[in-house]
Amino acid sequence: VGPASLSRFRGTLTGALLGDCLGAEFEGAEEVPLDRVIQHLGSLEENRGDGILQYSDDTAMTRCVVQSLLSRSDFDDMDMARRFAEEYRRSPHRGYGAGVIRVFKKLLNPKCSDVFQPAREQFNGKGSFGNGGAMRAAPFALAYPDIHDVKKYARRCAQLTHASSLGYNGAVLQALAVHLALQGVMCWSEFLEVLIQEMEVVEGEQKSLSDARELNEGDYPFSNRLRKVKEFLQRNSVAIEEVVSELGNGIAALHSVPTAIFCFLHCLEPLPELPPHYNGLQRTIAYSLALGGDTDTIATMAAAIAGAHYGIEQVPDDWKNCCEGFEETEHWAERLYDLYQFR
Ligand code: 8NA
Ligand code: MG
Ligand code: MG
Repeated sequence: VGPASLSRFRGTLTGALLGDCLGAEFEGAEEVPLDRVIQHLGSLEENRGDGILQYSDDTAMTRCVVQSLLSRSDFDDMDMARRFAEEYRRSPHRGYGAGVIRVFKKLLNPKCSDVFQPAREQFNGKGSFGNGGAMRAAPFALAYPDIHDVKKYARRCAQLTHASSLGYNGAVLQALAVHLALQGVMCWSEFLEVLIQEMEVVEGEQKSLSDARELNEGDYPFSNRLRKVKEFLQRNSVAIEEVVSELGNGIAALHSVPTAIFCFLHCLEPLPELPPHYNGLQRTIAYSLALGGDTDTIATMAAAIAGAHYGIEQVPDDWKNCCEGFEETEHWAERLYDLYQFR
């Protein structure tokens, strides 16, 4: 697969959909034995498909991002906010975070004139640090070839619901990871080096420093977790328990975006505990689910990166056909590809 090829665009959006739909089974489970994951994924191969696995908030919001970017051919904060709120009104039971619902309700009020204000009011003015901004960030890497635009718009879109820098910086990191994977070539150490360099600049901003201190995190929390990812990858083996305790598997962006990046990088090579016939994308999804916790969101982020790296060829048809809305996803990937070429 060539750099930024159509196959990679299709892989990104379909990978994201798969991670969410297949991960929903285990969301919130503290421990997920690997044989249960393999059994769950194996059952898809016996299925008739027809989109039986429903997508959750992760995909519902990603679809809004894609549709807004396609209809406006650019980032439009008012349009984006309206789509999020309308989508929530149409289908409120997609497993949204408990806090973000308040944002949607305020956005639905016709008197709301500043679409960033409801997010700023969350959690006593501190803003949300949840991973809800990051889970929908992949499309920015598909709509903008320029890395500055990828960062800028992933961040602004996240700020519609997540005003804490520990929330929106997670979205910047996720969009950057997809952007790099989409270009191809890099080895894992170079991939991580670029992410660390970029995040050090992002996290050096005043608000990033003050938010991190207020939450009793050290300075540069995302950059530091990426260093931990690097340390894990340099080892011969690392136990799932250690990944969970050091990187996290929770609903905070800080406890899930670096984890998703680790899942992708760790699964670049075959793992003895996974079926040998699994390709890289299948390994990434299976491994993400085995971490437990916020499985759908970690898997959607990891598989979006993996899909950008490996392309659509690694998406098994019988896995894809089980996921709600897979046909539209493919169609939108093609339209984003056209938009990207045009810029
Ligand atoms: P969010 O903005 O509501 O944040 C998620 C949660 O994080 C909040 O409900 C709080 O508990 C906590 N939180 C965030 N910021 C703060 C803060 N500043 N101070 C104290 N607590 C805070 O929602 P989101 O869009 O970020 O969603 C994150 C995850 O929650 C997603 O994975 C999503 O799938 C969802 N979720 C769903 C279920 C479910 O049952 N389906 C379970 C867990 C999480
Ligand atoms: Mg979800
Ligand atoms: Mg989730």
